[in-house]
Amino acid sequence: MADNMVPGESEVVFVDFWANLFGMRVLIALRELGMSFEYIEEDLSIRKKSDLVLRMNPVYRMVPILIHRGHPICNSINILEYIDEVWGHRHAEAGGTQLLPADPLERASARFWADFVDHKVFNTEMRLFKSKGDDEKEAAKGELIRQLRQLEGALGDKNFFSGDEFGFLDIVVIPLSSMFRAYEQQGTFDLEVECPKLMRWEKRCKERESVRSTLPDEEEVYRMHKKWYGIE
Ligand SMILES: N[C@@H](CCC(=O)N[C@@H](CS)C(=O)NCC(=O)O)C(=O)O
Repeated sequence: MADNMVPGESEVVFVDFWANLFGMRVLIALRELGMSFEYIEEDLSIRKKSDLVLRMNPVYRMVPILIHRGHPICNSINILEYIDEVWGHRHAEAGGTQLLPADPLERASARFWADFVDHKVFNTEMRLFKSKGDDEKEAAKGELIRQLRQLEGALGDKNFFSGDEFGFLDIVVIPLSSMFRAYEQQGTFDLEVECPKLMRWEKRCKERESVRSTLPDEEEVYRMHKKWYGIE
């Protein structure tokens, strides 16, 4: 940010909370595209929203929020698509790739699995963390493993979800890996045994600077989520 600028008034501003898996998607995308941006931390641990969040996302009052030239874009998937539409071409022209696949069918499939993560996997994660008693926990754990295997099926034998290039769906899914060790501890299972291909994909993604520099310490994320879910 230039010296004469007011915080939040840079051309691209990103508002988020450090342990927010949804926000990590946006950070990875911005870093993949080599974008410069101003980061503003919204402390979700104190249950009072900043004026900036109330102004920029009055409907949901949630982060992440990307602010481009003063205009807010909300919801992580929507933000990834915006980033791709506005800056993805430049990246592609410079020898990189667009985040979303070029082929409409592949694009539709990537969006389908992104929706699956947001509406199925995250719900099951919550069920696992909030489960009371062995029966509930076993049911949630079984469901989570099934869903992760379905995701693994979408990956198939490819290096990344859309082939050889790291892209949109990888960015959507990889922040979940911050919780993989937490899933294992919470459900007492081994993901290496249950979803070996997904674990190899996780390692491949983590070789990327954009991912490595974004994902916070897993134990810290787990601690924060336990607080959120009100467990232990
Ligand atoms: N669907 C949204 C979900 C964002 C979301 O759930 N953000 C949470 C943090 S995990 C939040 O801001 N919560 C604040 C609150 O609910 O008060 C997205 O993909 O961006």
